[in-house]
Amino acid sequence: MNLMDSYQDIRKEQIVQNVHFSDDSIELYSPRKVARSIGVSESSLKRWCDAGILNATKTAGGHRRISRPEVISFVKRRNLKLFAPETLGLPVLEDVVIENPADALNQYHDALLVPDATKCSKLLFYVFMSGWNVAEIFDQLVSPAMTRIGDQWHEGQVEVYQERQACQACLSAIHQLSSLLPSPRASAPTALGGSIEDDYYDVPTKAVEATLVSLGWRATSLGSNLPLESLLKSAHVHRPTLFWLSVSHLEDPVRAVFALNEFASGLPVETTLVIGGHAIDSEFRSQIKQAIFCDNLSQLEALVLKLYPPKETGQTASSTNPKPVDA
Ligand code: B12
Repeated sequence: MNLMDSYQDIRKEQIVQNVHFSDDSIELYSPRKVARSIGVSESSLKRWCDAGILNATKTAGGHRRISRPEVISFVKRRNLKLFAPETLGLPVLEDVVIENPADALNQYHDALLVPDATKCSKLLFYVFMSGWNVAEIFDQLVSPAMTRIGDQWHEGQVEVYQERQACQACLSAIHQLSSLLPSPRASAPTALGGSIEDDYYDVPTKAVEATLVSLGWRATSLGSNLPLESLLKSAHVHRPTLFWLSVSHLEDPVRAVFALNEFASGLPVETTLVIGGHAIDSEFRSQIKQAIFCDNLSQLEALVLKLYPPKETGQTASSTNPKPVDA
């Protein structure tokens, strides 16, 4: 082997190792590539497309094309394995070894502190492909890891700058996780939300967005530190089925009770208000009318599935704002 060959081998290896989530979640893949990624024959794959088991679109020339989120959803639904994720621009997971959920938490926490955004994304990708749903990922991995970092900051073991970097790595990993989720259907119910004025927390509201998207909703987080008046205007412009508020910090709890009640009563009648976040305790909850409270995202998932069962969650073209069934 000459020097050039070995250089090219090293480059190839580097490219494979550096394969991160390429930004081509909306790119469509040929049956050949998808078949290679799952380790099945191209003819089986084409058969699944034609039987409607795997959603494919057709090009003007009649060739089948499949989106990356559709492949992932198919692999998860059928308990298959992604043998060659790099074929779809996804990271290779061979170097990820997770013994159990506690190990996943330790590794995610450590990667946040480095910070190693690529490792964070890979870990979320790994657990997602292992069968965790998005709400579980936030409740059992992201939130506890961030809580641990908060406690370490409180005890002086972690610097403020490390906490900030951890947030950035976490947001980047959530973004990558979201790119694995299928785009909502045109008729999907809509949700909007964010965090209120003086609350600078970005991660929880992004987590709510990703959870609702994973349930087939068209969900948009408007961001953090938003005046309630502005959030109310957005609700009247977009008239979402659900509006969420993530409350991690209350600057003035007494004023907030008044402001949140005013906000709740000012929402469009068809909009359900859901509030979560660790700054809301039971006493505070009891003073807010016309809102549903959740402790975590698994509760939100259960609530949404109960109020808006999948058949009604935008699966039909006519219902952009499904009526809730009785809770
Ligand atoms: C990161 C962080 C920050 C960052 C956030 C940066 C950013 N860009 O997002 C910044 C720098 C803003 C910050 C500032 C402060 N922080 Co801080 N922060 C944290 C930390 C470490 C992580 C929060 C996080 O992102 N968690 C990840 C999310 C996914 O998890 P989660 O919040 O637990 O959310 C879960 C549930 O609550 C629920 N949920 C949340 N929202 C919603 C919404 C809906 C609709 C639903 C259904 C569910 C839901 O689902 C989630 C998943 O399970 C926490 C630690 C902790 N215990 O939470 C401290 C923590 C909350 N901070 C704390 C403090 C003291 C502060 C400051 C007051 C410090 C200061 N003196 O300035 C300020 C206040 C800032 C403000 N005005 O907003 C304390 C609060 C103590 C207390 N009980 O009052 C904590 C607990 C740290 C600690 N151990 O002391 N902080």
